[in-house]
Amino acid sequence: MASDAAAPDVRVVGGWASPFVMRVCVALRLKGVAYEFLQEELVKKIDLLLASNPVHKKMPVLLHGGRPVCESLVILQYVDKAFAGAGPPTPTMVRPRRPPYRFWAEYTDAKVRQIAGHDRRRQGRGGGAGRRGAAAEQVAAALGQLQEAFAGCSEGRHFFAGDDVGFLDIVLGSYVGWFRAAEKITGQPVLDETRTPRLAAWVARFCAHEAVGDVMPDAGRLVEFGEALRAALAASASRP
Ligand SMILES: N[C@@H](CCC(=O)N[C@@H](CS)C(=O)NCC(=O)O)C(=O)O
Repeated sequence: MASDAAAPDVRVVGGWASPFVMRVCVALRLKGVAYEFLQEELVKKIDLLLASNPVHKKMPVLLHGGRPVCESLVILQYVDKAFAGAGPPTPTMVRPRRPPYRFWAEYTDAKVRQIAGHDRRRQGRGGGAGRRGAAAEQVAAALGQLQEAFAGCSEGRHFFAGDDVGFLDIVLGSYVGWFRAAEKITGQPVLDETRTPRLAAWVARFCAHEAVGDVMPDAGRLVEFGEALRAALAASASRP
């Protein structure tokens, strides 16, 4: 489903390891929309990214018919509307009139994103084990809060907004690969089955979903990617 070179009407500019990029891929796959994936290089940003997102210069960018859409949460809403009739009905993906979803999405990005070490300037300075361990602990605490949110939002169903993967599932689920990578690096649990059993069960369901399985990055590859990125950034920072 990922590539359709003959009709690249929908393109995703990004990197396989980015949780923000993964969100866009999952949303398109949920909608059954074929897309071309344009992989970013490790450090050097490709011209298309710089031209399409000149303000933030960040991935992902969705190109639809050549028009760029930036910022993953905005892209999720765009995909939901632009491809409303494209695939099987996905009524629960985005519910803009349901404030809890947007609130918890923003909470997730504020409290959980540090697990992915997305900040390239900090990565270039190196990631000490102490900082990583502290980040893992903070994220584990935020997941406790998110488990309560899950109970409130899902009302006993399988996903945040009902019986299928939706907006908030995609937002939080995009970090799961990085939870596992952080667990490998620190030896500390992030998503702890004892502390957050309901969320752990939700993760298993999310990862088993057909729109998710293939694009969920492997933890071992993420660990290697993080190391390679840190080394490349440190090298480029030390160049005159
Ligand atoms: N708020 C943005 C965050 C995007 C983001 O931070 N992307 C990272 C990759 S994970 C990036 O492009 N970093 C490049 C940089 O910081 O220069 C979104 O949700 O799309």
